[in-house]
Amino acid sequence: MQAKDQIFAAPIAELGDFNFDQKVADVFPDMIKRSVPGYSNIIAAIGMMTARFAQPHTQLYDLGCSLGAATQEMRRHLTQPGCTIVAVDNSAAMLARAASHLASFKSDAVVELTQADICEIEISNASVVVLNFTLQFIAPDKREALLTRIYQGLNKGGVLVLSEKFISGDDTVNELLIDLHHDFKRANGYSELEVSQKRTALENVLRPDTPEQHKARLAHVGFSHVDMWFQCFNFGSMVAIK
Ligand code: GEK
Repeated sequence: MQAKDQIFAAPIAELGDFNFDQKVADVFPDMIKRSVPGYSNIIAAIGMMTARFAQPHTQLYDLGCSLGAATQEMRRHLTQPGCTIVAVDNSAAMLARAASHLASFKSDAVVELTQADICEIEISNASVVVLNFTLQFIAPDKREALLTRIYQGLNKGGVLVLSEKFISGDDTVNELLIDLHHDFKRANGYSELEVSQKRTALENVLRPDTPEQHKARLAHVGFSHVDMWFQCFNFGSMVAIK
């Protein structure tokens, strides 16, 4: 059975910034499913995109892979020969769990698990790059450089799947989407205290952009085909094709 996320269930006197430590890794599958609307649909679609966009003898990247949910789905749908899936995270606790999670499935696809900062790694000969709820944790002034390296590392016809929490440029709609997200969390069993403590812990760590900012940045780094393919409240996923 999956361990239940109760990290913010009791009052915490001094709420530090949220970080991806052992405590979070232990409850991560439960946390992300109960907190991110559309998460399972997006993971499934990453598999479908992999089936369409993977090119033979290329690399596929899962950047900020956590426990490897997207990696596993990519691996399941990969039919092209000679590919390697490079799964990267800078949290040792996440990677240790990703290794045992991925080992529990049978597959011939090669997966390289790498502990590194995704802003530092080399990206080359790529056909599929996944940033599934990871760019939002990268410092805003480093986002464009990372996307530039992704664009440069992608082969022609390659795809970037970029899933993020968004803000709306319209204040009224923004408030509505945030409220709907909190309703979604309550419906999934989180208490008022859990919702509000998590919100505070994430404030300095997760800095969302508007969909328009994302689209403009993706176009600016060179992508010629960019659009949102999924949105539920203030969470969604974009596709950018080189
Ligand atoms: C999924 N994609 O299940 N370098 C490497 N990893 C990082 C960095 C960085 N600079 N910053 C944050 N991370 C996953 C979910 S979670 C999303 C991704 C969430 C890692 C961090 O350690 C964490 O594992 C992941 O990015 C973000 O499809 O928790 O909302």
